[in-house]
Amino acid sequence: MTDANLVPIRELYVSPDAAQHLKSEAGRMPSWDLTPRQICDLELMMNGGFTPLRGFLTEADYNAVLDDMHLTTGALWPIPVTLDVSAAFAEDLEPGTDIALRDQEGVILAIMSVTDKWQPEKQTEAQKVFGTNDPAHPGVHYLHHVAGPVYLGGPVKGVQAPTHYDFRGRRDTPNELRAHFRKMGWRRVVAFQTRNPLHRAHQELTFRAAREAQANLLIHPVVGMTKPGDVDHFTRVRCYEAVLDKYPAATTHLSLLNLAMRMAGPREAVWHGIIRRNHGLTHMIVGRDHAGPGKDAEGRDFYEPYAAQDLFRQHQAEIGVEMIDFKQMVYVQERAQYEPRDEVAEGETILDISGTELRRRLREGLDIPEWFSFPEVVEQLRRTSPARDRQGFTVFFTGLSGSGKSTIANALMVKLMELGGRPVTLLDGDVVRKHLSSELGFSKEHRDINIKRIGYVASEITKNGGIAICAPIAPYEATRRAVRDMIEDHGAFVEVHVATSIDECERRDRKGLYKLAREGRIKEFTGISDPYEVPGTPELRVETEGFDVDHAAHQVLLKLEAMGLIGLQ
Ligand code: PPS
Repeated sequence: MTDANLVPIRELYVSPDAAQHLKSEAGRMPSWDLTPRQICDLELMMNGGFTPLRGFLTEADYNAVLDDMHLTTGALWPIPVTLDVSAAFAEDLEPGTDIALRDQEGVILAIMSVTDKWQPEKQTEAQKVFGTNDPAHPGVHYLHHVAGPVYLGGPVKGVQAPTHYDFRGRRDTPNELRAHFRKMGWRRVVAFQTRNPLHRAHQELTFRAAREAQANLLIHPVVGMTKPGDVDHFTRVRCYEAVLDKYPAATTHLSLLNLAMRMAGPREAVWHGIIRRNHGLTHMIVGRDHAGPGKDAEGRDFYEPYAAQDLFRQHQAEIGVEMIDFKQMVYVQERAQYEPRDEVAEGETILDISGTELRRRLREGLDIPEWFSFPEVVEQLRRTSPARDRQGFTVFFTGLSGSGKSTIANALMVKLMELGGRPVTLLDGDVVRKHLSSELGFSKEHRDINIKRIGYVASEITKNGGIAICAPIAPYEATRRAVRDMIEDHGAFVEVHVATSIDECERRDRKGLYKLAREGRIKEFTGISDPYEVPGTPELRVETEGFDVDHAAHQVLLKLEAMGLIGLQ
């Protein structure tokens, strides 16, 4: 380890007195409420994790980073860390102004002296940083659809670090880690960067890396922002903690890194190296497809599997951290152990479980073998992803007024309560309009608001393991789609079209509304003077003409069983 890694790194925080003064000044400054990603960036900037950055990139630095991965000072820096803001906020802001940067509760974290304001060419940025403009790339998607249109650059004065209420004892600033290594006498330390739970392959890889580098090991998972769809960091940290005792205690440390990843593959690997150097590491593991964003629209990897290793190797001296490169580790059945893929002999059997396959097994409650993971890790994952028949879900009935939605929904609710196991909530059209949407009418705009409210409540119920049964008319396909998207993040969405014809509904006219609608005394009445878009591909379509309610509710139950959501015996 060089001496540079032993000494404290420079932070951007001002003294407590100066912070107090800045806070009182801040009342007169324009204020920007930071996005979750900007909070991550700012934290690492302020605590020295992003050294040599001393603020958000200026336009000249931004261009230099895009063009050749260096700042104008000549220092290596591969990722544009910029403060993206809305056009409205940027409009009246002149360079030379100080702005207060606040967290989402309004707490002032830093003061930024804005020196630059510009509108980036996002197509160019995506191409240079990510090598693509394909929206299937999460970094590209964020740039085009989440990030604001105007960038601000300028130095930052740190007032206070963002507050974390979770896993406080496991979070270390670069200086805290450096102090820990100093105290422990660790002169060579290899970092393992990860955004996934630790399975056996990872443990083998980290053991080998530490041996190869003759170094201690830092498990350094990212808990800021990772790839959408990843296992949440709460579950992951419980997984890491569950296997920590499989590592020799005196040689390994676990520390959480509040980084917002960009999934930029090769450039990101270089960035990870710089961040690890700042945290006092001497080595870093770079494996196959490091910080890879998954597949593109055609199902191909965005980057060559070892492109990240190649770029890291080229810049290793400037990064100041030595790479421990690894081929993909695979389980060789005959040897009953993990080996790098290129060391597997011909004729030997490789066993592997992909991320998609693992998720399927968790979802369906299937076996996850011990050669793949540790029982403790599997237990944690199962707690977060219970088998389908223990997850929450939503049954969403849609159909004309008087089609029989509410009646079937009520019957279904009772049958599900009879089965037991999960709480059941019925969000009937009329009931919702009374309790949630009493101020709304029946214009397209109001119907959409109504349905989205129902969708939000159903998604919360689903997330928390309950069954939500919704029974609104929900006449618009796009709105039903939006509700589906909201819910499918948390559990299954089962759309049931109650396909009673308008003639039959009008013949029944149970509430006398069709008559009033025909007479023009109720306006915008669905099916009479307002549209109903018939669902194209619902999970189930039930006919009610000539069938009783029991039959319809039973059909839904059978569908739920076929989808693995309930067990009927
Ligand atoms: S929507 O379109 O999904 O927001 O409608 P919803 O919340 O399900 O409300 C439908 C119930 O409101 C009564 N009602 C009307 N329906 C349709 N169009 C108009 N203009 C209208 N005015 C009042 C009607 O009783 C619906 O109840 P259901 O249970 O569907 O018969």
